[in-house]
Amino acid sequence: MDKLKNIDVGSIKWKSIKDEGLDLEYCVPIPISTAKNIFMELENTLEYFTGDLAKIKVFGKVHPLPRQQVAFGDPGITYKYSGITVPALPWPAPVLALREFLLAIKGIKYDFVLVNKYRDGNDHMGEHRDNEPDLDPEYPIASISLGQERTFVLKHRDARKSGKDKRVMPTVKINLENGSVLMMNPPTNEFWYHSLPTRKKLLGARINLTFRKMKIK
Ligand SMILES: O=C(O)CCC(=O)C(=O)O
Repeated sequence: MDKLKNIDVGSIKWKSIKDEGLDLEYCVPIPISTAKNIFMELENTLEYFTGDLAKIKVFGKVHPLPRQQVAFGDPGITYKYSGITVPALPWPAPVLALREFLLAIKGIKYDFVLVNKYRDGNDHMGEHRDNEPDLDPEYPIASISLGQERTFVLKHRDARKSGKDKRVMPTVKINLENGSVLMMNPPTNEFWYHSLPTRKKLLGARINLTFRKMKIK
């Protein structure tokens, strides 16, 4: 995707979003026409996991994933989360181009990406933290969004508690636009849960790619 190489990295306007233990950076560097092309390329190239890899374990019970998912990465990488072990398939060209784009704008060479496709507003992702032991906690997670704009919701872990440990803390909501990049910098994933709630009225599809750096084993 040569058009990504033409984006002037120096003119990207980053917005910083901070709170206690929360450190996010957001920008919309990919023009809509390029974002649409990448979306179509991904639609034509990617095949999503089926069978057990399209299921998730919640409180010990197995459910079908409420979205489609696939993962890519450097050879030999696997990623364990929510009771499943996801193998990293070899990088397809349009996903590799996005990894190169992140290297250009942030200087980080990611080695793994989880791709989630939300077919419409019914597809969603529940509250979780990306704090699995496989991840290198020193690196930010970089989230690229394409297609239907959706709301990303973050809640502090103490705001989810009950009783005397509960703290009243505002929820942080960010509309992730088509062509946007959200950087979740450390220590965000230690303290804040995030989710992508259903939006039943939204009919458009969205593809999100969260690029991650794994611990060297
Ligand atoms: O689709 C999104 O924006 C959220 C993705 C996410 O939370 C994840 O990949 O861990």
